[in-house]
Amino acid sequence: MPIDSSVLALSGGVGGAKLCLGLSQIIAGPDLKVVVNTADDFEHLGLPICPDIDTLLYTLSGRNNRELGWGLAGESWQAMDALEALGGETWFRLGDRDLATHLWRREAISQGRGLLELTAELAQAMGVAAEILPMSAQPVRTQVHTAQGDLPFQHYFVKHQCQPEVTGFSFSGLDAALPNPQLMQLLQEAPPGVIVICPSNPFVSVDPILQLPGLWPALRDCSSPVIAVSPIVAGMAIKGPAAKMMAELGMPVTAEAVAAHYRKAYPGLIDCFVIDESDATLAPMIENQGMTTAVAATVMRSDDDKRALAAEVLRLAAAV
Ligand code: FO1
Repeated sequence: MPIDSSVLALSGGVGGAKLCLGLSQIIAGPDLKVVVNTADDFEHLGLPICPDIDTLLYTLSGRNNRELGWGLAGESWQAMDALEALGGETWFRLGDRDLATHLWRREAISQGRGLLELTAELAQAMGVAAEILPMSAQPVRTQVHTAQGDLPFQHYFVKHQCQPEVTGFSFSGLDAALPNPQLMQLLQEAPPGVIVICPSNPFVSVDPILQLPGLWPALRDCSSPVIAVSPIVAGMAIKGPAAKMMAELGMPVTAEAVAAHYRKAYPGLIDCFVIDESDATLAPMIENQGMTTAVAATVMRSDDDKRALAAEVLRLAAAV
């Protein structure tokens, strides 16, 4: 049953979208607002690709491809096959149905519409009641520094399959970007009941959002409790390269190290750090860092798991 509260979630793609789906089953319509990382975005084959925004839109509208973890369910690949026959670039696979989203976005941008406005239109067209807020209207792009040189994010992630050894990250365009103005207005005028940092990759999904000029101090200084969920469970990332990145950056691959990363980069921001039941023994160490810690079932396999974790996060927020 929807509860009378409002939630602001900060999310990357797959892991964040799972928790947002659970939240969307408890929090009514636009009372759930999701700030989405756009630093994975890039232009490919002349089309603007926004992977995390589309993962949120597809997941919250029930259209997502659960096997792949990205793109649309029931996808076909005829356009990619035809492109391959022409000798075109097919390392980044755009499904036939998914292509419609990118073509629609290309057309909207060429008519002068901005990312914030057109994302709201896409959400409405797909029947997504939650508000999907791209983190910024300005382009921010993750560069992955690797032993083989710098790579744009999708080249690192898809073309090179996350194989190059990571030495660091930078976010081009960050200094000139402004946080989504709707988000800043919300924080000033109507702070949400809780701010949730989803179990997304801390380095390439959450950091680009929090490092937008002025954003994390505004999140810290508003009255809302901030709850972060660890994406690292029992020394592994549920999905994606977060664990491999941590090891290559010389960090222990633990939820405790994620907590330490957030505490050092954003002191005083997080009011409660949620770790998985299998990591319960780490709780006293994280508490010793000065971060209130809660233990919950954070691995979201089924829709029931997603709803249960969402409910637990809301319960923790009420207790903070
Ligand atoms: N991920 C892949 O591993 N291979 C792909 O070919 C691929 C295509 C793709 C197309 C559209 C889209 O929105 C996402 C796509 N992804 C693909 C996922 C995406 O690159 C990553 O999951 C995110 O950027 C990481 O959050």
